[in-house]
This record gives sequence, structure tokens and C-alpha cells, in this order.
Amino acid sequence: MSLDKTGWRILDFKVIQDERGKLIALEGQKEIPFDVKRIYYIFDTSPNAERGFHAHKKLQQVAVCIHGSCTFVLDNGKNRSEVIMNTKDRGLYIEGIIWREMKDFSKDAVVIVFADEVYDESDYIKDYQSFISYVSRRC
Ligand code: T46
Repeated sequence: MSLDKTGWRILDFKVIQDERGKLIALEGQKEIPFDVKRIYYIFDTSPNAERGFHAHKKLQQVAVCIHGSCTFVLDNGKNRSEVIMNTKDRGLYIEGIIWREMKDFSKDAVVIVFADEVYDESDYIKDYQSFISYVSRRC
């Protein structure tokens, strides 16, 4: 399970379907590539809300948009990508020092996030120039 150079990648989840409907199962160290210590979810976002605008020093996360849609902007200090999340069977795995922004939430968007660590404010880099300096020091 190698990560591409950008520090994030898309995970495709298996959908288990029978005559009753569909089910997706996510287990730590399997579909989610780490042991999950924290889960949080984002919903009822305000019109035109933008979230994120930070990077993490160590945290690994998988975000799944389980209802509606939203766009993640992912920036590794060199390349900036936009990923539209709009399906339950797809996760966005973010590992390493990636500046992330979230926008274009649909009114009904629900984003669930699995994290490998408990909430720790000291793991956040909230200023873009500090993020660029941090990334360049690591190269
Ligand atoms: C990330 C993106 C995708 C907590 O108390 N515990 C938590 O686990 C989290 C995630 C947040 N909070 C508090 C901290 C703030 O007072 O909830 C408030 C909103 O958090 P924040 O402004 O960081 O939310 P987002 O949507 O900008 O960012 C979140 C995550 O914090 C971040 O790790 O990668 O979602």
C-alpha cells in the first residue's frame, strides 16, 4: 500500500450488496491503513463555508463523504490538487504534511473522518507560510 509522492491518495472501499441493500465495513489496519483512535464528523455546514486551512505534522486521517459532496484542496508545498468527494465507497487518505482546505459543501454533506491520534492542537500548522517553512526544512 504505497503512498504517492503527494502525501495523499484515494482508497476504494468494497461495497457488500444483497437484496436488502448495501453495506461498507471499515476496519483499522485493513480498509483504514492505521489503528483508529478518533472519529469525528462534519455536517450542517453553512452556505459557502470553507474549513481546514491547516496541515498536520504527524496525524494520519481518512475522510469519507458519506452523504452529499464537498471538495478537498490538498497542497504538499509544491503541488495543489482538488479532490471532489461525493461517494460513500471512497476515502481520502491524508498522511504527512499536507495543507488541506475544504469547500463547496452541499447542504446535505456529511464528512466522517477517521484519525490515528486523539485531538492535539499542537499537531496543527495553521499558518500557510509556517507550513511552507516546515515542509522546506524537511526536504
Ligand atoms: C482536518 C479537517 C479535515 C475538537 O475538539 N476535537 C476534534 O477532534 C476536532 C477535529 C476538532 N475539535 C474542535 C477544535 C475547534 O474548536 O472543533 C472545532 C472545529 O475544528 P477545526 O476548526 O479544526 O475544524 P476543520 O473542519 O477546519 O478541520 C477538521 C480537523 O480539525 C482537521 O484535523 O484535517 O477537519
